[in-house]
Amino acid sequence: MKIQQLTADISLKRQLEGGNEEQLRTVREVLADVKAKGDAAVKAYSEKWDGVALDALRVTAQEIDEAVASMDPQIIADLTEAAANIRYYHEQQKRDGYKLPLADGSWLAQRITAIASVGLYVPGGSAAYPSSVLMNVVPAQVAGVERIVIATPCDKDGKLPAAVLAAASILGVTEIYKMGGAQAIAALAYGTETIDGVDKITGPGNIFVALAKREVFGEVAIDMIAGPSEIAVIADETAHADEVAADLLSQAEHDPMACAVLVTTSDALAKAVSDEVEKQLQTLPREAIARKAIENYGAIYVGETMTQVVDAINTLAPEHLEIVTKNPEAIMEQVKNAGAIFLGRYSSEPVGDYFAGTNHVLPTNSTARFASGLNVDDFIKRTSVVYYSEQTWQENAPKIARLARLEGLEAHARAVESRGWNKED
Ligand code: HSO
Ligand code: ZN
Repeated sequence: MKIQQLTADISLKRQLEGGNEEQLRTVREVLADVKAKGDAAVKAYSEKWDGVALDALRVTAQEIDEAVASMDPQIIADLTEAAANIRYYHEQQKRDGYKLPLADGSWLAQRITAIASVGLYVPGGSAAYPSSVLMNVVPAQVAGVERIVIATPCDKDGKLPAAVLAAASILGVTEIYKMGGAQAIAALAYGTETIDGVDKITGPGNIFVALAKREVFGEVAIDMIAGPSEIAVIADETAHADEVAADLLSQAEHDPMACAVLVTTSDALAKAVSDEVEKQLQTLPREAIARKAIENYGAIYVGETMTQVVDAINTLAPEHLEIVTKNPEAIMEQVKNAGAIFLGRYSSEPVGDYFAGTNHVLPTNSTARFASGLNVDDFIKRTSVVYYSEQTWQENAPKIARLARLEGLEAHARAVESRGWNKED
């Protein structure tokens, strides 16, 4: 890994491009087609791109049962425990509405209601992560979402990964459709003859899925557009080079465009981590992907002071930040931008990817400057409520009418004043 001195002119901000014109044209065509032709279009695209001709899109109860039965019971137990940890953490994010009394029996309120239906997209291939099923579904359930649907592409034999079906089944999600790509996003957004459209679509996907989500946004809600994984590590001379290297590679193996950065105050650690990364790469099953990520977006920076190190991290605003130093909590206080923070030697990033209970759907591409990880709030709506009594109305109607006329909106003014027109009722 390249080692560089951290200087004032280096900005770690990420700016990945998202799709080109031709891909967008394809996506728009697919969306229009599914909107017009429903199931038939979804099936036609599955045949064209995934090489599978499906009779039915919906996964049967039998398929789900068989998938669960095929899994190692220990894995089912691990997934179940992980789901419980995620639920425990997210339960704290539930919020109540409130009612604010005003004078004369009037009041204002905020009501919290769950989004009625949510569709989770689970990518296919080696990115079909059962852990991501847990991370998306549990907060939706905690929020009280009534209908949770999963869309995920099947293989050429019409099969889905057993682990994904098992994770869904553990959570009681049984409405699962075999469909992927932009056609799946279209079906979830617009609905088809056999699939009712949903109100919000979450979950990661390739560039076609990301573009499709952007296109249907407005008609339905979407979560963030997640980019390739990122890990940044702040470490001092107390960190163990082999552990830091292993953690950097944990995210590098996700994607050739993943980002793995160490920012340290120790020259010796920088050198040792660089050597370790090379050594560990050689024995990784996903060496090719991880090596590309390290070549593309892997870097080690050496700063003079911790303040300089933390400033650089705040600019990068990484999806994941590990702080492996003498007193990590004190350094965390200076960190303003990071999707998730992992403190100390034993909080290796995959602890959060799978098990601790925090969410692993996190802002990437430096968007942690303004965005948060997936949470219960993503699945609720807040509705304001106004109740004015006659007395409160009477006292305030002239003020409201004046403000309306200030904007040239006579009908607004008259609406408020109209309550005074029939005094006898
Ligand atoms: N680290 C990924 C999530 C994940 N890791 C799923 C393993 N499985 C998000 O950046
Ligand atoms: Zn990961």
